[in-house]
Amino acid sequence: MNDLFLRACRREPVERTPVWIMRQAGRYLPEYRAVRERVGFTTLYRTPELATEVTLQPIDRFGMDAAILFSDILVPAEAMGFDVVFNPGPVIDAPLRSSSDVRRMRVSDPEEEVPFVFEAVQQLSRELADRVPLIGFAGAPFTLAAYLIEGRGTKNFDWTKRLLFAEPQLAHDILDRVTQVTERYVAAQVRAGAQAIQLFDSWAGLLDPALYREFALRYARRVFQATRSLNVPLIYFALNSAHLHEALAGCGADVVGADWRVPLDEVSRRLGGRFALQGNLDPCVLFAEPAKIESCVRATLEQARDLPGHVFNLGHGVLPQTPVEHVAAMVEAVRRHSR
Ligand code: 1CP
Repeated sequence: MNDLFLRACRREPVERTPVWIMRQAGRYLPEYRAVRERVGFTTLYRTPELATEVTLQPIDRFGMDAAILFSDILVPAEAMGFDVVFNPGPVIDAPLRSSSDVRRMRVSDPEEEVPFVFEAVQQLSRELADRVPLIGFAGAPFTLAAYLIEGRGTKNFDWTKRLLFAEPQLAHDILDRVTQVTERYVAAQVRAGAQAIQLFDSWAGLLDPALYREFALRYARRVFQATRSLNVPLIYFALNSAHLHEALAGCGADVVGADWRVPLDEVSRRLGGRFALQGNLDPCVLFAEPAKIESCVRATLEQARDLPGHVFNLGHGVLPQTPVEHVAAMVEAVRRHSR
């Protein structure tokens, strides 16, 4: 198996830098759009054969060094009894606003409630056996809770922040339940065959460092501590977290994902040099000419030269309008310049 990704995560020597990109199975790929013309997003992630098919698309096309399960961070919300629809982003019809709402949250067993996730992981690990590792994932507890409280993605997540200030105990109750389910959810993915776990904390950047430590970091750390004994690399990606880097050093993961706002060598210094880093090309670089993409890739590799480990990635998900040939040019540039 191509285990460059796992070795880079473990800060072991590699012949070249491994590369994958967040949202690598998605709308920018014509073969993904072809599947989506036949079925809706919900059917896609609920059907293991289809989830497997689209997960493999970017591996087949670009030779990415890792696959990531095709699913969504809102899937465990279903396991907790929420109705989620995608339009195209997630919408929850009865979000959490009071303590009686919180009592509706079920700390259930994801293997019973959303079995299709683990069936997809099993099928993928069979089909990937000799190729590349499979990354399982979940939303970090704060980010998932923010959707449960807000009901949908919003600009500032005001309902969520309001609850943190006005009813901190209620917020902790929500986070505690979300954390318990998330611990079970990622453990079940590893048992089904996932070889690394990434937590996406996409909205943690809305918090100041003190609030971040109390309501986000603490719960992400709990998930990592519970998952540690399963012996797979743990990756923490908090978007927009430049003001949180010092706190983030206590996250308990092996690899920290960085967005494009701070150069990787600087991120590494702020984190105390202990982590492998994943990132961090601005997804908009992929709209430039291939020669420009190549020079930006080289600059990122240069900034990562002295890190204990580096997994090349974008600083956030690939955008749906991205030209596919430009993704190929990026992958090619990483291969050529990181040997
Ligand atoms: O129309 C479609 O085809 C659906 C669009 C789509 C896709 C392709 C959604 C709805 N989710 C996904 C897949 C997805 N989501 C993956 C698949 C694996 C991969 O290839 O990377 C992953 C890892 C996610 C994770 C996710 N979902 C995050 C964390 C990463 C990030 O972007 O910050 C978040 C915040 C979501 C919520 C979500 N789901 C979908 C959308 C469009 C959004 C974000 C916008 C919103 O909040 O409204």
